Amino acid sequence: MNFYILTLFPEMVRQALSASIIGRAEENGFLHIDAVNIRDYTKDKHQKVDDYPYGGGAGMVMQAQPIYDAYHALTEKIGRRPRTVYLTPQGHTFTQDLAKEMSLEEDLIFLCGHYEGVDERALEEIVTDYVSIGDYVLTGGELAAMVMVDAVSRMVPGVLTNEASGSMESFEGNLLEYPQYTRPFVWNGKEAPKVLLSGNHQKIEAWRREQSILRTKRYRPDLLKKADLTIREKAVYGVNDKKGV
Ligand code: 6GU
Repeated sequence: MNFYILTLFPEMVRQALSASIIGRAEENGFLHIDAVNIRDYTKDKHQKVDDYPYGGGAGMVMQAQPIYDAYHALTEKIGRRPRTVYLTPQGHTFTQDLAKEMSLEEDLIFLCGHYEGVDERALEEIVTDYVSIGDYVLTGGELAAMVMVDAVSRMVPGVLTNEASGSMESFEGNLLEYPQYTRPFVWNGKEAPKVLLSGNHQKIEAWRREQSILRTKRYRPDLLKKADLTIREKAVYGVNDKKGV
């Protein structure tokens, strides 16, 4: 899968995405990540990419021309116009479901805004998806783009070495993940749960399932209402199915 990130800070993006699992996946050819510097496309003699907002107000606005030209050069190279995400607190909230859906794309373009925003006309020409990563405001779209590239990448086959771990975890079926333990058996006076050393896989699975449900009930009751629980589990853990009641 190919990620193209249009940004004024390509080094920030390259640096962060060259480490760890994502870096290894790129070396192994499962991903390709290309950070494009919007400033390379300015036609201003002082390399300027922003200007004062029409109508006044604080801050600067990124101009349409360098963004559009960077996008145009990129899509000419790719040979098509892929899904293009603008990172903005005004967008739809990013979720695991959207990460999964986007991992099916061959190419994805991200546009990172800075300053007070981007000239609306550039957005109208190129953006297909407006996405926010949560209800708080960042100084620019780069960190949000990196969050999305990470979350989408790990759903791409081959990126995670343990194939199972892409789906058997938090948010699958709207349940949080169960707690994990490793050696030593006693640490700081606390034992690991004995069932995990029992060798009885059915019992271990049942214990993990229960832990997932209890954690979700405690920390994310909003999720538990949407969780895939059996009728029996709903009765045992007191989950009310009826919407809005
Ligand atoms: Cl996608 N961009 C910015 N600038 N701030 C955000 C965000 C995105 N998501 C949450 N806050």
